[in-house]
Amino acid sequence: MKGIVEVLKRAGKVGVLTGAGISAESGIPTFRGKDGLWNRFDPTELATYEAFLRNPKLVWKWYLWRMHLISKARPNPGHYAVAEMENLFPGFLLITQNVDGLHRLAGSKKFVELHGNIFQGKCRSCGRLYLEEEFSSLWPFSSRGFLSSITEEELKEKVFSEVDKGNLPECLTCKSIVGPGVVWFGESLPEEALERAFSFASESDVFFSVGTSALVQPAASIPLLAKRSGAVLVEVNPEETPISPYCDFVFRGSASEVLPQIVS
Ligand code: BJW
Ligand code: ZN
Repeated sequence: MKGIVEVLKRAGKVGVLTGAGISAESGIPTFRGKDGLWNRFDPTELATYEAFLRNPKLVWKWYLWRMHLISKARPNPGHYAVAEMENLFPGFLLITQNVDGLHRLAGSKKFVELHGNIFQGKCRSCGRLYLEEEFSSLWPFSSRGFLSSITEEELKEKVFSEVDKGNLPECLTCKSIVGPGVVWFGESLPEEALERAFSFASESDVFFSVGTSALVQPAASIPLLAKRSGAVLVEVNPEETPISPYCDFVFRGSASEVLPQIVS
């Protein structure tokens, strides 16, 4: 811990890449690993555009179930520590793969969401993006406030039955069914967010990889780009990942324990 604290005292630009692990202690399941979503659900049936075209009702019910879970979750000390980092360094960027919005709720302002946001809507036919507020007016079932006010039974009995009847969000521009505002497998990442992420990583003095399995591209290549460009690379993860061998500091612990110690 002492070593990284000394390095950070001299750091001008600090970048942080986060993944599902940072939200695990807020009660949001990760994707991989023993209790991961991809252990229980098939990503090719739920997280691709082809799956959505085949069965939009099934895909929407799965996303509404996750949105309901996320709507009830609160940021944990890991999210708050990342938000605090923004005030500690002259240059800072948080690059998150998470779609849950918990970094913003914790107070982070300088961030990019590489895989989108689960409370937004995206029409894949015409490309129109609906920000959270606009999307919840278009389709009130997607509203964070509404979802957080109902139980799982109510979600299944009232909301899923409406979805089964065909109550799905219709694009105001092209009348296609709008999907969740996330990035599915095979889809491009938001260009501006990705460019900011690559550019900041290549100029960072210190770069953190927190709570990500570092298996999904192109996000997984960002810490390695930072390292190649001269950054000190730090990993916070209870498990080893493919980038572990390239890290200068490795903390094998949970983000909510390790990060508050680093910023204190
Ligand atoms: C803790 C903790 C605690 C636990 N504290 N830590 C072959 C080779 C290379 C690439 C490809 C390939 N075949 C296909 C591809 C491309 C593909 C890809 O990378 N696939 C690999 C899986 C093989 N990538 C894409 O398709 C991307 N697009 C793209 O490449 O476009 C160009 C293109 C276009 C056309 C054709 C081909 C390419 C898009 C990727 C989109 C990913 N989408 C998802 C779903 C988002 C929507 C939703 O939420 O439903 O994003 S998948 C899922 O994985 C989600 C995550 O953001 C992403 C990363 O997962 P993450 O965050 O790392 O979570 P986990 O669960 O994997 O890991 C959690 C970690 O936390 C673990 O390490 C734990 O140990 C740790 N942990 N508790 C700290 N308390
Ligand atoms: Zn449209």
